[in-house]
Amino acid sequence: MTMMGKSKSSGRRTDWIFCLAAWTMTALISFQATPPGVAAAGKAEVKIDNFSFAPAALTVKSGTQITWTNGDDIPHTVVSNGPTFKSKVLATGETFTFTADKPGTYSYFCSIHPNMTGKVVVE
Ligand SMILES: [Cu+2]
Repeated sequence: MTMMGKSKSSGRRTDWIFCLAAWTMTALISFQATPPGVAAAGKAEVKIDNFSFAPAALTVKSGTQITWTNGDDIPHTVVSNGPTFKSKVLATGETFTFTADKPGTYSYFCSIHPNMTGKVVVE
């Protein structure tokens, strides 16, 4: 029975491991290079700080998962003008997530502080 050149395979194995290591490094670097708050890979973030939504106007692609995070010491809500989405009262550090499936413009506000407004445009 032949051994299918098994004793000569060490060079190929080294190549394979090098490829895997290079791929892993590339994946790690590209993951860390994504700055926070920038819509990438189907996710977007809105921070609630100092009685305002940031960014106040957000444009995303359909299917994007949007997460609001309350960075204030005061509770806030995220409520659309219409039935599209409505969060519970968010305490400090709590989040609300909405997946924007349908294209359109969605204005929203904080039901506790109605002068706090924002807008999501789904393309
Ligand atoms: Cu509020």
